[in-house]
Amino acid sequence: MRKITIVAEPAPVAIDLAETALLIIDIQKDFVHHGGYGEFLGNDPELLQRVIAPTRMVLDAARATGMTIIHTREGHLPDLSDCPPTKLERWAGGLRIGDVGPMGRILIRGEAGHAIVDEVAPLPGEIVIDKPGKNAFYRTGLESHLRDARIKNLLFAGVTTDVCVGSTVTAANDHGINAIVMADCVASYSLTRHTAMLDIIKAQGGIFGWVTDSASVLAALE
Ligand code: C5J
Repeated sequence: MRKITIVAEPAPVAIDLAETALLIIDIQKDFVHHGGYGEFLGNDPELLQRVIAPTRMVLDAARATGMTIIHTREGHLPDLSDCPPTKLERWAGGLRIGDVGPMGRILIRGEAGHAIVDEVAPLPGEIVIDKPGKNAFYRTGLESHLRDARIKNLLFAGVTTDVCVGSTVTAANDHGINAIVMADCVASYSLTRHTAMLDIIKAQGGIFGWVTDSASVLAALE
């Protein structure tokens, strides 16, 4: 058991590292590199790349403490049987999920674009959750992994703040899990939506959780 206190908004948060996991959401080539899902949705993937360096620093520090590390990947089976129709129907035009792009079939498990970027790639023994939805609790084993490891707190990094991070933070809250989001380790294709999501999380006394940053987490871990 090792307790730390992290400077955060709306208030400092005290956690036991034995009950805490680092959850890294979807830092996949499909979202942060050119020629992937994010770009074909009409976004600039470079806007997300700033999360990689601070996430790597927190990941290294978390590994050194022996903390539980969980990575998620958004993606689908090759026959798209697990793809909610809403994801296929709402599309601006051009290439869509399952079509062949420069990094293989878009958002399909096993394709080059589906991989987590090398800088924060999982090590053997770390948990990797493949998820068909945005919320990482939806049709995955995340809840049972957290229960088995007696995890009460999730330290969030990943992309995008307003979609898969945000929906997983709100779901975590309903599962009785404390969500602590590192603002510089999460990013959106829109700064307005990024800021809005962080504001929503920490508003009303931390209605969905806490917002901190990598420096505060690293300082608390030292
Ligand atoms: C999106 C995600 N933005 N990982 N996925 O579609 O946030």
